[in-house]
Amino acid sequence: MKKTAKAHSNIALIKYWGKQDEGLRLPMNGSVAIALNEAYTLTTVEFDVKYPEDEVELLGEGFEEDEKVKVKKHLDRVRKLAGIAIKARVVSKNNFPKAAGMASSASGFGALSVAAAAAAGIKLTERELSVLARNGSGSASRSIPGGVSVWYTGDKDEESYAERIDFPEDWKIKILLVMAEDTSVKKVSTTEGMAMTKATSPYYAMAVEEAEKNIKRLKQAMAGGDWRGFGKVVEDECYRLHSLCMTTRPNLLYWRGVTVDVFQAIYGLREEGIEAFFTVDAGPHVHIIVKDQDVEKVTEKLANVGGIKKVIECGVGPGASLIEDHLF
Ligand code: 2P0
Repeated sequence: MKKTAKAHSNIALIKYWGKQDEGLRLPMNGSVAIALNEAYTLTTVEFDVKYPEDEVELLGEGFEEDEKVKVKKHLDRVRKLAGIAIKARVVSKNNFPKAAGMASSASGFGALSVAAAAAAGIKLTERELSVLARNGSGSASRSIPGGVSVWYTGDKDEESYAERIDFPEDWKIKILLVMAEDTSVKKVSTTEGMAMTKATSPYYAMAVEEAEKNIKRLKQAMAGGDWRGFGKVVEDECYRLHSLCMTTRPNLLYWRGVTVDVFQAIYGLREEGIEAFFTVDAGPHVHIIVKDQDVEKVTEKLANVGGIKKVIECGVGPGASLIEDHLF
């Protein structure tokens, strides 16, 4: 059977950076993310005896060899769940460049999990799909529920999954993806980078505790409709992740000059009364969290910052789902 799924990428507000179990991808701390409406992956999967081996293809940029291996391993997980041995063909497509700092592995493994499970004829709950996606790539667990979601740490495979949490709808959140001109591919993968940080940053244990405290602070701010408090936690988390990266040996510096210039522009806007906030993942690009009403003022300000390739405006994206249009 042939099935196609669509899953949106997500950006972390509370960051995942390190695993307690490498094999199962159980994280050291919980995390919270927002799904991005304008950044997604489409994936079609067909299990059929006509395929002597698994065939995997990423339209446009193509998969690297190690990425192909990861996709095939994920198919093995689905085959095990379904109790089948048939090989499959997988065709995938992103509507944004890989390694552009927009977490293509999150949307990629989200879409692959939903399409492969359905194509293998198994019915999984949203929680089970999130567990499955997590095994492919940690951040993918959060692309299953979409919206604003929390990924629970868990001590066992089935306990570590993501689900949606409520946030004030009247905030009308927009995420501006500020893409730096320099989008060169990262030399250290996030998987490797986080393992290096856990092993070498002298501040790691303290920072894991801080992440758990920040989840509580973020939830409190959301429950109380406290936008400024919410933004403060988001920026604290950005600095928490990057302090860890910078104190990793060898040091991991993801920022470029433009990254800091955008921070300064946001600080300037706040002095003018515009309540926008920033966060950065494992790359140079800045994600600005802003209310819909202030998007224009923020984009005007960014027009004066050099080194920006483009700004993509995103709304909060939905969860992963099956769609009708197949890629092959
Ligand atoms: C996050 N990142 O919470 C953090 C913040 C990047 C910076 O999750 O090893 O590609 O496949 O589980 O999911 C990127 O990590 O790592 C990530 P693996 P993943 O979004």
